[in-house]
Amino acid sequence: MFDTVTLGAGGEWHQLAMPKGQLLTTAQGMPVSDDQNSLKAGPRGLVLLEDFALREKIFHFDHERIPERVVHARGTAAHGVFRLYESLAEVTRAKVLSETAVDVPVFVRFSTVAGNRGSADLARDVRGFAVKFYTGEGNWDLVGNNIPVFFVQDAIKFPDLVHAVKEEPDRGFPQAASAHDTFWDFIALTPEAMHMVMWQMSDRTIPRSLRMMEGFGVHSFRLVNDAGQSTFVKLHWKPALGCQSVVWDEAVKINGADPDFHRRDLYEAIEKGDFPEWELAVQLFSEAEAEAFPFDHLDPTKFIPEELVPLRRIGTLTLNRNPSNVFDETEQVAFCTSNLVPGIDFSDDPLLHGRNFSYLDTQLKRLGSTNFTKLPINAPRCPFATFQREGHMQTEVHKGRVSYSPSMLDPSGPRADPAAGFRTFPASVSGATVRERSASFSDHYSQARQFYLSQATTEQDHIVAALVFELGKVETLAVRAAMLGHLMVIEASLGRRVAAGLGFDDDVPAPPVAVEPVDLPHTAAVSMMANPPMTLKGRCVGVLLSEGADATLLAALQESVAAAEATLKIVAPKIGGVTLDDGSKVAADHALAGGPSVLFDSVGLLVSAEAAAMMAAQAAAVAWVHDAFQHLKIIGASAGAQPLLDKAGVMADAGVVMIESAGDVDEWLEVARELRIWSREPMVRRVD
Ligand code: HDD
Repeated sequence: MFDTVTLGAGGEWHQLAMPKGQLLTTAQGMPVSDDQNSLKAGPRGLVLLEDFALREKIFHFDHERIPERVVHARGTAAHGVFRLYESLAEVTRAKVLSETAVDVPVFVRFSTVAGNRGSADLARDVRGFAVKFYTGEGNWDLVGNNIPVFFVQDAIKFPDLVHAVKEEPDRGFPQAASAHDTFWDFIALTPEAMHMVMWQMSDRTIPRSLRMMEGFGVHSFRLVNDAGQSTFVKLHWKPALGCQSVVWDEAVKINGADPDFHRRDLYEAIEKGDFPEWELAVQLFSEAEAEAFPFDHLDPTKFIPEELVPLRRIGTLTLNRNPSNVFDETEQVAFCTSNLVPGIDFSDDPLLHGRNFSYLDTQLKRLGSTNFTKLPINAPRCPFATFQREGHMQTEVHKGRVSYSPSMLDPSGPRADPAAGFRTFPASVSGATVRERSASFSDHYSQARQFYLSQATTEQDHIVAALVFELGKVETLAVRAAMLGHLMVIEASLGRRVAAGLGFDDDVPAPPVAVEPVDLPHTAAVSMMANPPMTLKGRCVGVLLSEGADATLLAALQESVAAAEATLKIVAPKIGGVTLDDGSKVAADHALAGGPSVLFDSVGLLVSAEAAAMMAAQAAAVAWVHDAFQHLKIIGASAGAQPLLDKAGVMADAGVVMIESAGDVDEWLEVARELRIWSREPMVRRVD
């Protein structure tokens, strides 16, 4: 090891203080003597074409980018394991769903849909939830979303949907947003999207954390057992930390304060050993049961309420390792809905069949070679043997003369095995060749209404507010009007509220309705507020400290936050931190201006009266408190904080806890388990 590296024959300014590491080479392994200076004709002369080391370095750099995903471009991922605890052997021969207590490695990629790779995490958008199981029988990819239904029923409509939601092509904006004319133009003419739109306009599309959202396989799949019998299945991921979202104003501000909020949260949780977990749950049903449902389960715009087919929890997914390299793993991972294992099969959902083509096809475009399956993140972890050969970027060195079948020349070569191998379920198929939608797919409004009416009042308010916001960004009045027509059909009170919110005075045109909606029973499972997490576990508490803050209270807070299995972040006027009233110094995690309260689930103010009076004249401090209050957070405040609370418009309610003793700190964190004081909302935000 040495500390000073002198490069080239130049003067002193080439000296760099850095430790000696391993030998730098070219891609060919040739040792490099200097990678800071190109080869020149004299120190002030022209760069020489002869410099092969320069050319190699820049050549590789020039080709570093690959096309981003056409959708779901912005993603973040983690490694983990799936462990089954309840066997489904009676309905499937798939080992991953029948052999319990086996750790199956997984790689999970979460994503937003519409935004480009560099867009912000808190866009109002569906989240992708794609899981690659590296099973002993090959890779099984469950490529799902955090919403159990989809916008369209047929894959042929997918390119139009995506063109509509992406930035408008003549202007290149808006980025990562559905709040614009082309999206709502398409939706207004796509009644089948109405159910999905209800979910999309709910707070589910602004999750608090990727660790706090559900996942769904969306389609019905088939499970097939050893006897060849088929059972339909819907697959769900249920987060251990519960389902939680932010409020819209918070999302808007988080996007500015920390555009990487979700990826940072996932990364940091895993780094500190707080491993995110989900349970895999299944809804199993037979063909005969499906026929009795008041909808067609092959229609991906419909879901099966848990009250109709209960969930059976069967296994745990734990994410326990961050990728070593985002490009090599998160970017190059290639999910394909067609990656199945024996015992799992497709249903006849037409959207799924289109996906089976699209995913394989897109990987060739993105990754450039049919050999993308050999990349470490995509290769199976079980033994595999194919007769596929050659192609760009072949990484294997195959042996022998035989790369075909049948053959006698290589007795040990790969052989298909009807007993062990994948067998497509022999469903009977009949019917004329038509371009038609099944009549059983034509009720577009009943489940949309069911979803809306199953929400708590506050959740309905948020759907109304989201629709008012989104349609308010639509400039074409005819599109706004057409959407209002659909909303009136979904539920007249919803349509009227959104019309009022938009200040829409004209008559709302009634859309053509193929099947009049019916009232379906309410389903509590779709309401996040009906199933509150009631925990601070995995959440983040932010405390604003001033010079001379009470050291005893801070110590009590540190202890209580740790006991709640949450994280404490210290915010101070300066990043260097503050000196407490006992003379000890504490460093800050955020300077006040860089650590707004939107980054925290609950906030505290441990400030002296003198500091609070000064902070009341600081916009950043006032906004910190004001935002926490209007985002309905639970606030703990030392008595000295009163001037700041007053300036920020904080009114006493169940979510404002005054702190004088360590016991009060506990009380604050006890209330903070509620996460939000929803009853405060009408006081701070009016929804028509
Ligand atoms: Fe898709 C990516 C989920 C319909 C075509 N999709 C993609 C990803 C997720 C989903 C999570 C990101 C995978 C990753 O992290 O790499 N997509 C869904 C769900 C759908 C759905 C849950 C409906 C139930 N998708 C869908 C249709 C089509 C596609 C109907 C085409 C006909 N999706 C793609 C794609 C992507 C993709 C273009 C882009 C990148 C990729 O596949 O690998 O092929």
